[in-house]
Amino acid sequence: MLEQIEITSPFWQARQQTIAQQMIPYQWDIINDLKQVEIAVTNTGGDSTALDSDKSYVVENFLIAAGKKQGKRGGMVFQDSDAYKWLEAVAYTLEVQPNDDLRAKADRLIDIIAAAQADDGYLNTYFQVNEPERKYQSLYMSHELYCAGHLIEAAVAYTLATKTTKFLEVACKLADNIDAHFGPEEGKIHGGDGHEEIELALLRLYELTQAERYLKLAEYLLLIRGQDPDFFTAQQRRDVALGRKSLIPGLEIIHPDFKAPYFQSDKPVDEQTEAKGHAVRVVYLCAALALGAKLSGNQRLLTAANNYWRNIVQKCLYLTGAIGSTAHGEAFTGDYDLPNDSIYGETCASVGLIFFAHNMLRQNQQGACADVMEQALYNTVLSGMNLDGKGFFYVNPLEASPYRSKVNPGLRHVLTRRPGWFACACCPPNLARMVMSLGHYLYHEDNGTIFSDLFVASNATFKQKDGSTIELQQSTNYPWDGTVRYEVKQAGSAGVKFALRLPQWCEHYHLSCKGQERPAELKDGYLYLKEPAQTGDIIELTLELEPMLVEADARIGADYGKQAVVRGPIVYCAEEVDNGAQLQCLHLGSEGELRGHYDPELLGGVYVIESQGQRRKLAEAAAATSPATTIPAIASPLYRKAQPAQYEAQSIKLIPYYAWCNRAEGEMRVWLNPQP
Ligand code: FUB
Ligand code: ZN
Repeated sequence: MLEQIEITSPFWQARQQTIAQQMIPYQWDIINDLKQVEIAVTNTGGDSTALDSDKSYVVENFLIAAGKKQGKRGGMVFQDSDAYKWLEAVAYTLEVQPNDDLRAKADRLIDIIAAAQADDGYLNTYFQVNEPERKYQSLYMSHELYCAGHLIEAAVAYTLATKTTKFLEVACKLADNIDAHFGPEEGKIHGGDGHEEIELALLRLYELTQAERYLKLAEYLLLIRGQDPDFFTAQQRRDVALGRKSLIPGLEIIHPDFKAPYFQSDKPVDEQTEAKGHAVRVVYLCAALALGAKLSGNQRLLTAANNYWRNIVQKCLYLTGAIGSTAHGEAFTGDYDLPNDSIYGETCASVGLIFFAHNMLRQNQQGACADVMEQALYNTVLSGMNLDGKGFFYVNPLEASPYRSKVNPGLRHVLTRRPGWFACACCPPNLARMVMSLGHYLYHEDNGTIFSDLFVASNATFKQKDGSTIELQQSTNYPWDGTVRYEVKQAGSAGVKFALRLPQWCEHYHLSCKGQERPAELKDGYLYLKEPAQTGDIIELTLELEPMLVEADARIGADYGKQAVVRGPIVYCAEEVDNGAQLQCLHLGSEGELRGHYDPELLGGVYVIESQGQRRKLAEAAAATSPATTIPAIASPLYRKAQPAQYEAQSIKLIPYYAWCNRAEGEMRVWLNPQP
């Protein structure tokens, strides 16, 4: 079992420092309304003008629910979850480094949350303050179990980090309240929450407490989903009949986006074969299915997880690890429909995809799962934040134009500046908890073998079943450099059974130990060392890391005929600030002409790639430089008889996608035209 991990990677240390020292204090000020920031409202797909952008209300809502303050409970129905995700991020931060100030703030917040909890364990500020008579009756959109799930996840992380139990007691009391209300028994509710999250949280609570009732309840909530496809829609109709108001401002209760597939409830989960509906909901469900399958051995959960995995990864995944093709319902659309400009690609959805991939990996040992984890992490998740930690993307496009986002209502959700906060602020604290918990994703263990899943310089200590300790020091300058060195500081009594991931993008690699080739068997994306590693071994894996041109499956219409540049896990993009406007006119050069270098001064230090490409001249420019006789008559200013294009040479500068939008606002594109 992983006992301790210290990240030493300069790349990740820089990000964790930014989050610990800038982002988390900044978010604290926001959730306590100590700071005035412009709160962006253009993100959830509905009538965003109905969202409340005055302030965040997050902590104030708990004070009101606890009777410690008078006032109006504000914000989204799931506003409590922002506090919980913030606390979870703090828990992982405390694992990375002690921080008395943050710890004191977190303890204070936990006291306030505990004070708001009802005697029977129920906890949700919206329903306690605004509509107590509606508790557990509008599950399609109430987010009661979603918020509870975030509380539970935060409490589990906080307990592990601080070895205190106050928060855990709140979590168990809340979980027990849910257990008392939901389940197969007569008189209980035979359904779950419209937004999955509680399932994963209960599994984590079970892992910590070993209390079987949490595993059983998680299994129940996973398998009841879709048994009655009308479960959520019947509640919607009842709320309308009772004249209740919509829980999401600006969206009607019965709305075309909110039918059974939106909630993944049109069929039982193991009969679902396609990712449908709200993307974050889908991946939170999937993360729980995969972990539930591992913890319970339930084959139905495994079938569902495998079906979802196949569909998402083979047919619905963007190159950047983004998911969710439309703002309507923040949802998946259908196979191969992956528009680059009107995409949703919510940061939370890629965080959830990492949870899913990680839990799949823990039960199937397939390197492809770690590849997806890495793809989402280095691209969409990191693109969710400004380099200074104080601006956030909710939507992560692969193609953006400030002008088009302004004039086209269908693109209004695609921002070209990261706002300081959102009225619906699910993404910023989600990103914080993800990056601060990175240490948990570097290795996993199965059947006595340690798997190296992510290449991140670090020192890791594992406790073996026989009580012995394994210490591994990983040194690498990944993602900029492909050499990864593992020094076995201490091997267990029998040595370390070790498997190293060989990413799918890697065409050539070399594995050695102290200058000698190290025999290994390649299976399912991992190199399994033939002999256990011993104390003092230095195992070196060299992955060839060259810039590469990639193309998409021809069924993805949006990318047809285009190419993108990647280097290892990093996807590149062109920005207007480097390449001028009208990026659609750029044509990349050949793969052999791609040149790269590390620029320590640019964007916090990035590997830049230059392509000796060309820019197609616009018609006017072509007309101005060519003899009039060679230009056919222009029938209209926009369209003309097709003719040979004219180009001028242009060196195209590409930067890592995650770093876009940290300089001047402007156009950005991942997919570009190939060499003409
Ligand atoms: O509904 C809660 C969260 O808000 C979802 O996960 C996000 O997609 C956003 O709608
Ligand atoms: Zn989000």
